[in-house]
Amino acid sequence: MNETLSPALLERLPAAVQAPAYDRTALAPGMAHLGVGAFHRCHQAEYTDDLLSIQFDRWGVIGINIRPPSLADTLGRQSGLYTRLIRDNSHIEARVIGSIIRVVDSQASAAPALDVLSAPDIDLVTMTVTEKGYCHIPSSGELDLDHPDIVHDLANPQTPRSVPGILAKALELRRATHARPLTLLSCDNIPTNGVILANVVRTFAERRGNDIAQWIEANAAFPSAMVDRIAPAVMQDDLDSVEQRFGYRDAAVAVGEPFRQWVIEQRFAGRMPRWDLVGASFVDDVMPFEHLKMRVLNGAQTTLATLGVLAGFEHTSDAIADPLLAAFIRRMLVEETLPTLTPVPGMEPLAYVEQSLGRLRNTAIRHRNHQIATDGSQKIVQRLLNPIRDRLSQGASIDLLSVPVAGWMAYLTQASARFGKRWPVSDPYAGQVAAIADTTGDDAQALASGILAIDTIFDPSLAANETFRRAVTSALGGLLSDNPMATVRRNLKQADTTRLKRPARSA
Ligand code: CS2
Repeated sequence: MNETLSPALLERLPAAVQAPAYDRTALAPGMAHLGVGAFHRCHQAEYTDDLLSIQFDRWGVIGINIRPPSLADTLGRQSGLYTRLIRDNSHIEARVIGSIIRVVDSQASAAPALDVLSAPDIDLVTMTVTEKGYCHIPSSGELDLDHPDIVHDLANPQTPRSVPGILAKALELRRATHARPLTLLSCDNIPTNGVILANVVRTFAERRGNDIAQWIEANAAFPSAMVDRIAPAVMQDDLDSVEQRFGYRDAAVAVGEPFRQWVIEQRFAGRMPRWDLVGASFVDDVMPFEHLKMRVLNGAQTTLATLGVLAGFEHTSDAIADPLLAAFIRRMLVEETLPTLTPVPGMEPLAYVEQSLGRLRNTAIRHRNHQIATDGSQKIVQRLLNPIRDRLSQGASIDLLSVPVAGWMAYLTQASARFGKRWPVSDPYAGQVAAIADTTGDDAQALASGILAIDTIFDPSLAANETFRRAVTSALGGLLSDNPMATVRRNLKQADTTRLKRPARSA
């Protein structure tokens, strides 16, 4: 049996695998990361590894999981080391990343996480806890006080299980022990992620009383950030491919595309790693960057994922290889999404669209449509509904953007027993949507009305807009039929007609 990746193996890695260019044994912890999934391993941990190799400093990462999977058996056994593969069609580049120096499993109790987060040598906490980890209401960004974990944590603040509860408790412990400031850097794909993180932690802390909210205000910073790299969930095939190519076993492989980007709001509570030396940007305002990324790249992914599943495609790259979906996505982005964006310094919008489409065509990135469609309720606001709202306020058409909104509804309802096709869905709103579908049957009008009434996803003023209701209802009816792609074709034609009628406004 082949050897498992370990510090001892670093000396003997095959030539094709790059090793950390610094002395890991001298690396002291300076930051913690919550949610050590594929994305963290392909993004923040790699930037840190880059930085350590040019400017060595005490910025070792302690990786914490408060949800499954457990880290002990994978990264833990390998002293935090893992192979990061960059794949671009037939090209492959391998490197062992050394920036994670310890991993902590805190799924059963928050205590191990709290020990790390409250330690005086931790100046920074980065996190990728997924959209739903923030326990916020998607349509408003406020803390969801009815969320079962929040209800639990407010009643049991010493044993929190939610991200806001754990962070508030960690900050309380910091105040009580050493009072050192902390930067909390969200790296999740939600708009103004720093503002939302600050909101949920502050609201939680206010409910706790004991002046902790004021202390947090003065001693913690919550910068927003735009993060980007496509890094799908890792499959057994990826682990096997490392063993076959390089002759060692690695249970924590991460696979990503070549492109990466990180734009961070310059608002820190103390020392920060100089990630700006290795390709990240520190800026005053992240918003234009995050709108561009979430509406173009992520909007395209969600569209291709939901429509792709309906059309029977497995991965993003399969969906975008379909000429109809490819034409749809480009026109949606260029004609309807781009006009909602404010200029982004140094980025040309049309070139960004083409670059994004090129990234999605990368066949070596096996990004499953079901993975992207997971938790769609937490994603559609920033990816689709916000641009739709902007379009409507410009009096412009939404013939194309309305289709993936209906696509998301069809994706969720087809999981219920009502319709012929079924697939397992994972979404906090799956049960609620299935219950609506159970009462309305396949009456698209009633079904769309029922779903649009969920005001934690659909802001009531948007849900009341007649143009929006009509467009979504009509697309939903078509997508639930036996030939869902006919609707995609029909709406493309409709967009042609609308464009001819109103060239000045919708072009
Ligand atoms: C994807 C993202 O699963 C998803 O929601 O759209 O993880 C996407 O790949 C990243 O945001 C790319 O930076």
